[in-house]
Amino acid sequence: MGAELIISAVRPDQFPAETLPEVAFLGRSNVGKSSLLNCLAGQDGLAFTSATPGRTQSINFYRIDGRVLFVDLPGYGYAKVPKPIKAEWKGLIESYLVERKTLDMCFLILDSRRGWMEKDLELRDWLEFHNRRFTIIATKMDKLKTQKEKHHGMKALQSHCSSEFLPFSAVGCRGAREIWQAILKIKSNQ
Ligand SMILES: Nc1nc2c(ncn2[C@@H]2O[C@H](COP(=O)(O)OP(=O)(O)O)[C@@H](O)[C@H]2O)c(=O)[nH]1
Ligand SMILES: [Mg+2]
Repeated sequence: MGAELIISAVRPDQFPAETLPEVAFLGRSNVGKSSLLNCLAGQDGLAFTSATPGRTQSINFYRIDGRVLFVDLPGYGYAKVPKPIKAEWKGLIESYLVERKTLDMCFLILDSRRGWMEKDLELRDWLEFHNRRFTIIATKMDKLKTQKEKHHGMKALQSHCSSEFLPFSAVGCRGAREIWQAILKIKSNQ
């Protein structure tokens, strides 16, 4: 599989031409967006992952196999970012999510230990309001080790939302095949 970074856009005028279908990766800082993207692209280190939250400040566009773009967005909910910078990100992200014609699917990524947090719910409502199609992915499944943790995690994920979610872990890229199937399904439905 060929995967390459096209551009790290910090302004809307830097977004690439609207040609290929796009999948956007959304979620809180540090939830595992870039790790998921790397697994799906089959390329470790393609998207920059970090143990320090709030690192991705641009919208990064990756071309995968010449047929789909993966779009890594800055994470939300990171309190240490200065307000004016936050406002700028918000403008950038909103202009992408509202206006992008080739955006076909948003992956709303949740931490399976935490489930829905306030900012995730806000984003979900926002996506629904704007009629954006989204799929929920519960990542870091490997962190649910005991039966008790698994039970608690499932309950947290199932609250607030009746929609199904796709389980995933970047450890061994478990669940990547099912997520790819979901991507291919959107494309064949068009
Ligand atoms: N155990 C585990 N760690 C993960 C998983 N996904 C991401 N991480 C770790 O969580 C941190 C943040 O991941 P990253 O992909 O950079 O998150 P992003 O800020 O949402 O892009 C990194 O230290 C990753 O190694 C996962 O499925 N399991
Ligand atoms: Mg990232």
